[in-house]
Amino acid sequence: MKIVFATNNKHKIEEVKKILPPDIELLTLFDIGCEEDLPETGNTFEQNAAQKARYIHDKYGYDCFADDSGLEAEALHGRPGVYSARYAGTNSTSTANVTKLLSELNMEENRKAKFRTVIALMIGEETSYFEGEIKGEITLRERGSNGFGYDPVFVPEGFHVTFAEMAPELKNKISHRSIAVQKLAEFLTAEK
Ligand code: ITT
Repeated sequence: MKIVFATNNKHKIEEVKKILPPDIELLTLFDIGCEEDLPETGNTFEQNAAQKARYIHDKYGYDCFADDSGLEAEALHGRPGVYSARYAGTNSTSTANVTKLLSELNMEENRKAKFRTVIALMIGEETSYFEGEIKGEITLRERGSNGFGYDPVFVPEGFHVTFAEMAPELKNKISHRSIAVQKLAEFLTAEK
């Protein structure tokens, strides 16, 4: 079975490749010759994931899935949320986004946050959704160099290290994306 993962984020592709069963052939946007940015104008993870998947499905004719994900800080009423990738502005770097988050949480005692992912899968005209989340806390400063995005400031519940200090294999076992991708893998395996 061939399926496109509609993302421009190389870290996500690496994470997902390791979780999906080997008999599912994962194609990237590069593989199908798509070089443009995918539309992402919704207000929820569900809307954005579906928008990205539908774009590839309709324009390129492939079965495909996309995820939209982000970090929700309790003290910030769920921000940065859907704006996680561009929290410090359009085309902002992860470092700038993390710096903005830490400065907004400066002096804040409630450091609770969660990572959430929603995957939208389009097979034919049918869309299915798979969700994953992991709770944790935001650190006072960045720690570690693995992973991407907000990984250096997120300590998952039950651990003392940040996602960026963990072996990638461990992050990949417990992360929000891993939980959602495992549900996707079960669905695709049952479909075959
Ligand atoms: P695509 O839209 O092309 O998939 P993206 O990086 O823009 O790639 P999103 O729109 O889903 O992805 O935005 C997610 C942002 O949330 C991402 O850029 C990170 O800043 C953050 N994020 C999501 N998952 C993360 C993770 O596992 N670790 C750290 N940060 C994460």
